[in-house]
Amino acid sequence: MNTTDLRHVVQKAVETAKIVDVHTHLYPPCCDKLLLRGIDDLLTYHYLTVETLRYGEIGPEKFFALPKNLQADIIWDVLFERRSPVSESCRGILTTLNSYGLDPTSESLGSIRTFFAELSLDEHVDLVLEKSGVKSLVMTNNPFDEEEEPHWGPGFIKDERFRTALRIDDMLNSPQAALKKLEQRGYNVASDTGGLDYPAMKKFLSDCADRIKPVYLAASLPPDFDWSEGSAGYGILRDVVLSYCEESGLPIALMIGVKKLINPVMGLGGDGVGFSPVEAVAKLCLENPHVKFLVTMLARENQHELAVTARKFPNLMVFGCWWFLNNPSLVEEITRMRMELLGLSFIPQHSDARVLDQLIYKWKHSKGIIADVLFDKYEDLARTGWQVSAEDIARDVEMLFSGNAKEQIGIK
Ligand code: RAT
Ligand code: ZN
Repeated sequence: MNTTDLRHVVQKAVETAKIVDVHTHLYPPCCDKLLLRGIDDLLTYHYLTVETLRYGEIGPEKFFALPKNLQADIIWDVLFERRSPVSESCRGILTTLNSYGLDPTSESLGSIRTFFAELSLDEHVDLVLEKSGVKSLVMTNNPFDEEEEPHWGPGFIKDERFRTALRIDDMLNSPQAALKKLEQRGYNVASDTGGLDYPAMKKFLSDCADRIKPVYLAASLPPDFDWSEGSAGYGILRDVVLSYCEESGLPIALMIGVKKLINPVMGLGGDGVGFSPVEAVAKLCLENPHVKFLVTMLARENQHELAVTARKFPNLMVFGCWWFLNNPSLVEEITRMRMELLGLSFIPQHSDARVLDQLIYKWKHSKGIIADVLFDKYEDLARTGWQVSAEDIARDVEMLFSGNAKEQIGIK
């Protein structure tokens, strides 16, 4: 294959690849209003609210007190009408609108709103999944979320495009409050000796799992999570969560490096990032060889050590360029480095979409970069005399966008 053909074949294979998106914040259509969608939800995504508030034209308290459509008007005005929308989150809006055939330079926000208002929920879901190439996606399902948990039941897991993940941050990061909630739900988690009753806590996990059939358990951890033997969070992680994972065969996904609410007034946009100890991940993988770990880290400075660690542990699957790393320059750097160290044994990206339509831009942008990196790697191979066929390329691309994920989380 000559260089032009190679580029074309790689681009086509990536463009048409079906995706298994291993981490999102979306919900199945049966949850109705919980599933965010359309232009006002796109504009008020927390990535964009903080960018707007940086310009200081309105204070956070006043801004967040406004109804969503007025917040969206302000964001549109500040970021798109009075400045060029050069940030990644802004570009994402434009890519998304463009894919619907909407031209925001000639159309008003009003007519864009009308376009979305005319889509039924089911039509909207089908359209986005088709446009983005997402075949199935994994949600974030928190048993302590009072809005979401009442939806749990057979209807919640009927649509196989929407897979569940049992999110247990509260049990690890604020064990006291979580334990209180478990007691209220009838789990006697305080043992007679004054310690914790781990079997009762495991029973809670297994009851949750029976209700939603998760493909993995998951937690986001701060950079200063206390990994020492005596800490409550670590004890629960090891003796409840990992023990349950080993018994059930479910993987654990750890998302490490978020400093929660460094500016509380910013709400979901108020979190920061910090450097975390990768040796803690290595220790977990070493001590729990039968547990599958899916790990993503938030700090750019953690990426190399994490990839090196994954070389040593077949039970460690690195995934995604998470949150503040999901920017083209960083996705490119990280993907290139991972491919050089890990070959094709990683999951290059997840969307983290909170709004349905974001699947379109998050995947379009990431796919473009992953295709470029892959093309460069095949070109390097060609220089050694190793030729890849179109079938080889299709096989590799399938692994990166769905195969590795399916294998990890055990879905077809
Ligand atoms: O990307 C995000 O929207 C973050 O706010 C978080 O949800 C993060 O991805 C998480 O899952 O904790
Ligand atoms: Zn997330």
